[in-house]
Amino acid sequence: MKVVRLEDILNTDQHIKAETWESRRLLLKKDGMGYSVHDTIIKAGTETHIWYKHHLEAVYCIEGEGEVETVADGKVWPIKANEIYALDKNDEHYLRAYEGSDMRMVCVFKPAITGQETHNEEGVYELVDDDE
Ligand code: 9YT
Repeated sequence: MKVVRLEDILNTDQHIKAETWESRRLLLKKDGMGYSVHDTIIKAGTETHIWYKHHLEAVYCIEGEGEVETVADGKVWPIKANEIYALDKNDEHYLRAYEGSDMRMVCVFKPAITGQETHNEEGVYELVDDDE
């Protein structure tokens, strides 16, 4: 087994800093679990357009408050600490953290991301085939 400490991956290539969020990737494809686990911060007062067409993602909020809007039906889902949302239909969505409230979220991605993915213009992580 292995133990990964958040403090050991801060400011490494497993710590991705975007305009509206930061993601600390604790477990990635290289760890061989079949899923990846990220500890993310969504910055207060921001909106992020996200559409993981190739990945299922579950997101457990452990701090803060905000909302998810699913694009297909315009439904707004308030999210606060101790709640998990599951994008079980690869749902295109907007993720908003309310003013004054950074959200800390633990995300699980299936399949695992490699760490090389970046959001494209649609908010999508393309599948990275790093097996060659
Ligand atoms: C909760 C969420 O979707 N945050 C965006 C970052 C992404 N989940 C990642 O790369 O960890």
